Amino acid sequence: MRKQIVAGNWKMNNDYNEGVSLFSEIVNMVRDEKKGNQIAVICSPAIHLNSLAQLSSGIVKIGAQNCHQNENGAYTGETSAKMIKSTGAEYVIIGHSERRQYFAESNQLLAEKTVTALANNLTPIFCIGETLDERNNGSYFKVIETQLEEGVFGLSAEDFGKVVLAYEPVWAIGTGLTATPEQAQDIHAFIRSKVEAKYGVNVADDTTILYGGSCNAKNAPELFSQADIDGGLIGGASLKSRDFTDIIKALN
Ligand code: 3PY
Repeated sequence: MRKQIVAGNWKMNNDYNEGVSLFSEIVNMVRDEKKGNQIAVICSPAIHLNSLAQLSSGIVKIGAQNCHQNENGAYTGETSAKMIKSTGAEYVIIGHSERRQYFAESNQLLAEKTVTALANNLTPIFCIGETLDERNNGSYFKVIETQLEEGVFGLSAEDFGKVVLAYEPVWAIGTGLTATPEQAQDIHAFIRSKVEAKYGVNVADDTTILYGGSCNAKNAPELFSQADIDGGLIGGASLKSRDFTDIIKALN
């Protein structure tokens, strides 16, 4: 059955104490949410992972925001997938548009990170999406197709079945702009059609595709009511317990 997920991406926000206290609030506020296929994930900075994993309960799980492509070694400042897993985290964001933009992460590198995450039993939340230029010049379908082909379509069907996809229009991140539900649904349906062409209808039906891009408590209900939108990857609104839990409650 296709999972519905609301994943909060705290980015580089919240010191240790702030993170623990925000997380505790969120866990308390969704204590009674119990639908079998619904999951909330907090993707925190690495410093929080272990403590949050110990506080997590019910539908709330923990994820990291990035991992290194290699298993271990002399990579100062990096965090391996095995380290992340050992904290109790279960998810990892791969290829967020900010990593692609500020750290020049290519599809090829992200494909390696995905393989390493899966080898360590982490669920990758693999991000794809077009820039404003690519939307305006009409190349966005091709851009997204290439991100899928080079990033995750090298996986076996079994491994691909463990991946969560997140469509984030880069022009809607940190800008306050949001894709309309129709624009987002259009791309999500396109993504699912590409998954179907590659892996077949059963895998496509089971693939969770999140929308990310200034998703908030106000626009989430309409976005999540679209046929191919299975939840959200939430930036700023994940930093406030009320907003974030209202988004979780918008899952249908
Ligand atoms: C945002 O909305 O800020 C995001 O980063 C979504 O992925």
